[in-house]
Amino acid sequence: DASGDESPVDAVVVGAGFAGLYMVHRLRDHLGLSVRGIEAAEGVGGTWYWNRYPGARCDIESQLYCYSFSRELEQEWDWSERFPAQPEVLRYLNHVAERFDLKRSFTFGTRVVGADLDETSDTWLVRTDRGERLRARFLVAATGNLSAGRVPDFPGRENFRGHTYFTGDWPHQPVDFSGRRVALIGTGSTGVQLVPHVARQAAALTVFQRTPAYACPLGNRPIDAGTMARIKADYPAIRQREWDFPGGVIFDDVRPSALAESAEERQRFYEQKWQAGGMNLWLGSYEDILLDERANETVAGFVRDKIRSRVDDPDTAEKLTPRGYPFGAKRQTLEDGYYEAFNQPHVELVDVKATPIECITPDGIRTADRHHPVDDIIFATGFDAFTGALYRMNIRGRGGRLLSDHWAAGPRPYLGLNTSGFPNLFFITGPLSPSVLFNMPRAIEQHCDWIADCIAWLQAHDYQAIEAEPDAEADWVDHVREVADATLLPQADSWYLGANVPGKPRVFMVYLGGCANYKRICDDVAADHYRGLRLISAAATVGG
Ligand code: NA7
Repeated sequence: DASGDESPVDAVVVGAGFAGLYMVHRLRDHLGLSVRGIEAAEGVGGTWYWNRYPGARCDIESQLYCYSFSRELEQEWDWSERFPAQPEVLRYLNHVAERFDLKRSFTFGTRVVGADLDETSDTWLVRTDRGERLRARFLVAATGNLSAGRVPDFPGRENFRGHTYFTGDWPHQPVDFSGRRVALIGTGSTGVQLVPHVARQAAALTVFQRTPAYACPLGNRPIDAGTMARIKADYPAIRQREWDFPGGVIFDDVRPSALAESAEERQRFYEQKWQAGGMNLWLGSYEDILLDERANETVAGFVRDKIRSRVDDPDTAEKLTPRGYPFGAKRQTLEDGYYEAFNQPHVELVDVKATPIECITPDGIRTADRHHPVDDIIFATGFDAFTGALYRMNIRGRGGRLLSDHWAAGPRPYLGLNTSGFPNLFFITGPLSPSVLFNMPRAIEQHCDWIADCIAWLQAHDYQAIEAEPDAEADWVDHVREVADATLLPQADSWYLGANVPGKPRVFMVYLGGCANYKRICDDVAADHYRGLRLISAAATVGG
């Protein structure tokens, strides 16, 4: 029984995904701090621990989607595919955890349920669902942006007699859909990955689609030994080149303007980018497609034609064709056999904008026009992105104020890293940082390095706390919005905007200024003695 004791540590890090693992390594092994990691899952991996659904795969190239902090780690790890499947990424993270002996610093199977600031000392009192209490000078949220799953409240859900699955909390034992009639709700990145796999097994698959995706081919392929050897030899150059691209993902031949080229050249270029796979069409073709509606229409039309050419039934093709929002304004969805799956007689598409889901019945799903009898339902309905996992921790800062109250009109962290009234609380790749539009492992390393350097600096200068100034925070909120508003991205109902969660404030939560530019801003702030943040010395709080 630990309820009475408060174990003192220098830092608590919440989460054991890419972010939490590296943060613990930096703070413990480079700074020599006492660090305790808390992780809800029974193992490391974060997203890659939970998302075990069939077809789950990373859609950023493996050579980019990995850590860069250790040359030895880079040289000893071999990737087997251009886009690694979930089990491979999870193996990689377990390898990292073991190689750097990180697991011993984590408590697994434990959730943080509360964190209260003790204003007399600017320390955090962290409580877990196991009744444990920790007192920490620094609290780091490495909780992930897409970790708080969200299943909409369809009426009657609790009465369904078959099996239900949520993609972000998939069973550890493989699920066999053979002979079963399966419903799949949601056609974001996850649903689009799942469809061909479930279609291969199930007796019948009914896909419930609200917004059709502009899905593009993934273009996965194995990495042979020769290719892997070349990648390893190239790693130093790759790591430098990443910063030349706003999202940290490398492309050959990115051109400034779709409108500046002839229709024939554009078509040829789009075809080349389409064939190249991955994010090529989205982030690696013409820069103005995400800035200019007319430029965007050229690529949107290209993708619509591709979709129509792959789907046999004209009515289904029409339903699968996205309209009414710009290409790329939602997170790019990548596919492998998604459209062809609908050419099989046992796969059906239901457009829930035309015929909304009214309720879930004991043996199926009722839409406005009919009842769809099914044995199993898969929810691929996404996440309460960016803030969901943070709010679940019930973090209370100065004056006992909840983080969710401070951010009631939308998240406000300065640089995405720290927010006023919450000293010594850091967010890794949180809202208002480049986060999900910057290759996540690199975004994570940049944040962890900045946070570790900040903590080391505070200690070297005998400060006990650091906290964003309200003015700096407000300016950053404005800057993030202005940059986003100069693009087409706020024009779609996406989770970048919180539009997928009823009642959530509509604020574009990703900083689109580019990763190199963002890093420069963060580095300048640090070099300028943490401009925009208040530095608090011990004397200031002793005695209140
Ligand atoms: P997403 O991209 O948020 O997709 C969720 C899907 O579920 C999307 O198609 C939604 O339609 C659909 N959805 C959500 N609520 C409903 C309701 N009430 N009715 C019908 N359909 C609904 O989550 P994913 O898991 O696919 O991907 C998350 C990220 O993980 C991905 O972008 C990568 O970065 C990795 P909507 O589009 O909102 O109309």
